[in-house]
Amino acid sequence: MQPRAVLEINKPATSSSNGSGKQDVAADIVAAEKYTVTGAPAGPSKLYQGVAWSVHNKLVDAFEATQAYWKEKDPKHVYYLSAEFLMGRTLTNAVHNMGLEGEYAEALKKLGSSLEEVRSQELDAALGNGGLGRLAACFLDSMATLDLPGWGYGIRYRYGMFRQAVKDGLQVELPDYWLDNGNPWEIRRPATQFKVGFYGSLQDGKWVPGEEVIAEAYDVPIPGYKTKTCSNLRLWDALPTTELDLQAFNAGDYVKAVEQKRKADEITAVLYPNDATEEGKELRLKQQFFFVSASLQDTIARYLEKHSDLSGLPEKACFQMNDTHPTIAVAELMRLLIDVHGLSYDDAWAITTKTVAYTNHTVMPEALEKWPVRVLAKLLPRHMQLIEEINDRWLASIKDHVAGKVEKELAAKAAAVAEAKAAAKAEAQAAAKAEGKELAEDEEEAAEEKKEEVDHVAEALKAYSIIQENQWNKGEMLVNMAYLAVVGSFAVNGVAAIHSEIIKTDIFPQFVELFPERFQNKTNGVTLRRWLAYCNPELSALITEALGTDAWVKDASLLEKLKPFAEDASFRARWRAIKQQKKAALAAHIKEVTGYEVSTEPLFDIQVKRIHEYKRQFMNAISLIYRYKTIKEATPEERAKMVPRVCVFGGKAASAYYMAKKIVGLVLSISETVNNDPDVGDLLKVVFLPNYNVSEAEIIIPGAELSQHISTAGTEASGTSNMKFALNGSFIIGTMDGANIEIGENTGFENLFIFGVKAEEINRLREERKDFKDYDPRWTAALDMVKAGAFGRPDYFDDLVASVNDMTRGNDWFLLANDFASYMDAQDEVDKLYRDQEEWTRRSIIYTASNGFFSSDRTIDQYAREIWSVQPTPLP
Ligand code: Z57
Repeated sequence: MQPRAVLEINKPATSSSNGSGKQDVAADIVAAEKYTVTGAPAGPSKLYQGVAWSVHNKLVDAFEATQAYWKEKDPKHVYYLSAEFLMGRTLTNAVHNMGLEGEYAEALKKLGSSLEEVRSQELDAALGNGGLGRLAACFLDSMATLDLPGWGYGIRYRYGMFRQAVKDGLQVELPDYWLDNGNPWEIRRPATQFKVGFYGSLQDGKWVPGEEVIAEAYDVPIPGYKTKTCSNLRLWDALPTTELDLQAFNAGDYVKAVEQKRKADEITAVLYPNDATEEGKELRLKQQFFFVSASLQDTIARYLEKHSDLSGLPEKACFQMNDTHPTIAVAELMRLLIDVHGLSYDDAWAITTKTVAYTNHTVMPEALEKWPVRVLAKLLPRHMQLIEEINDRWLASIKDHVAGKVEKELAAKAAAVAEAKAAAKAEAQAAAKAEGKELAEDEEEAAEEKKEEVDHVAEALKAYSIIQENQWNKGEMLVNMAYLAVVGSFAVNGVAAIHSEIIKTDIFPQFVELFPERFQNKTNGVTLRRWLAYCNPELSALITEALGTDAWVKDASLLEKLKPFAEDASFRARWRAIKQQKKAALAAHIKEVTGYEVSTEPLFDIQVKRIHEYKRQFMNAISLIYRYKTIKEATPEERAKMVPRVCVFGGKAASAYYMAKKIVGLVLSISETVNNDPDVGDLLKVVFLPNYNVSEAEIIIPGAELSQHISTAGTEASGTSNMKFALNGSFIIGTMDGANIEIGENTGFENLFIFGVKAEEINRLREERKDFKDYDPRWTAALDMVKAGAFGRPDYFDDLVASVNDMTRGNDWFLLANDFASYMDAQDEVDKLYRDQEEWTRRSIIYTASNGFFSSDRTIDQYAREIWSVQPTPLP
């Protein structure tokens, strides 16, 4: 394990940029190095710190100007509530967004360095798992760029996403010490503190918490691109209400005396490392409530500085809940309005349901949060009581509708009704007889009617209930957080067109039936600043030259104008040369971190994303085993015709995800076998790049020629790396899933390698798979190699192989066997097209030209207009 390199960081030095006139950036950097980064030995790390602290000061200036202006103007704000913000590095992004690259390039040259050299010293801020967290970060960039008043709100985890390393051919997890050298990108706000309570009981209807912590704010300035606007990401840290319990201290119990401090520390200690799977831990719920409560209290406090009456809150604030993680906001806003600010239930509900909106990011059942009533009632007794009341009122409000629906259904099932009636009548008669009397005719009828009403309506109402019985553990009641979010929100959206349809038909149909207008789609997007302009400056320069302007960085629709250049052979040659350059950079990186030397001639084929069975990295791996086998068996003539490939995998497996860890193990084993097999040479290299994160992605994506987005149809809500790859001129091989579909519509499906079954077929195929025998011979051959130990450790891979190949065990839930043949055929098409480099390049240009739609500026503009009603408010 690498030792922790700790620098001593003091308070930031004052900037020489204060005041007007020409600034001496080099002097700023030197002063920051001397007075802020004291103690550290001179070198690139210290220089980075100096540069960062000098940029920090400029950010603070911009931040204060923007926030003061917004405070004065008092426009409506959006508050993006998210348990995750996957920010990555800040230096280059901040320098470029603020238009300081010229000054800093010059200053660093004077100091014998460069921005490229110092930027690599920065540690990623990895306060997120994957897509959902990175989306939040892209959204902040776009909100600031579009001058939209709004903040992000989240948690200042002291340990972000774990660092992934490889040991003995397997993934190991190491802590992420991202704050060790201080954090130049945040401003601590000791004056902004709120109390957050947990546990305790209700006394005379009032909540008396059993435990309290203080939430303290840290602000992370978010500079927009080519605008003065500098927005805010406010992250909360937890402090004990009293550092030491003096009574316990005096009584000699030192450990108990610091108990409070330990409990507070625990709340913000670490990000849960699960992407799209839920871990029902009480501490996780504590984290969620902690940041939600602090954020709502903070917003209300600022609102009340300007307004006396909370009834106007919906005109000034909108809370966008990023997945169900912040959904306790519905109950907490109700509690604050009723218990703290004295509003009636009805008034509070009217405000809440005009202020809160919800984004769903998954349909995977294991990711949909359901908290046991027992856990909620213990940690948040008042909130559980409010959720019960919300649910009771909700069910009462729809009872007539449901009864009507039931009546209709029953009418259609007349025979069944008659039977039920007869049974009810018999029952009533028996009861009457037991009491020694006959049933009057009208009494008989009433009994029949009542039985019918009560049973069927109550049964039907269960589907609408926020509180439901656990189907796997009868008797345990659960709060369905997605249902709470839907009932409490004025807008609910999915993240790609297909996903927004699936949530309507499969996840929330009973709610759609009641308020169809609440459901929307907002197809995801990515910021073109980080994901094209800054990570691929060479390609960006060529685009700017061709279009005669760099306006495309802010207006992505202009990329369309690149299309004619695809027909120009000399432009194609330059495009291809840049792709080669980015491939060479990636090859150098592969050599540096894995030791493998790869040629830059082969097709660079990449799959980077969290490891999950539904994303089917295993299917990719099986296909590579077959490719390896084919190479081994080929004649020299056949080998000469093959298209060589460098196949790269990257991604973290959640630390407790058994199958995902085995998939990483298999890829590493294949890599070891294939790359060291002298028969193979440059025809195939398989690389697992450890610790895939934002900064790795910035190197990998520009070097890709083919990227894989091969989830089982209907499982990947959107995907966002597919957009980044497409914008960098990489082809997509993928399924009709998530945003792949819209990328296909924009790029032209003839330019994608689409394979596999469609979402509509999945349910049927899952039924049929019990008898699945139609294995492709390539599939069988490849899996037989794994079983025979061609990649070592056959026992270790047993369960993995069984999960897709043994219908008595894993059942191949994600239908790898079904899609394998068409996947292999699509891969053959890839090889065929790659042999025609002119055509390949032509289409690569078409990819970049066609996908401006996937700029997060477009996404955020839609959120602002169609959900938030927030107006651009640029500084004059
Ligand atoms: C996460 O990264 C996503 C969904 C979740 O429910 C959780 Br928890 C984490 C991802 C989806 O899997 C992607 O398909 C999607 O592109 C991304 O969220 C952003 O919407």
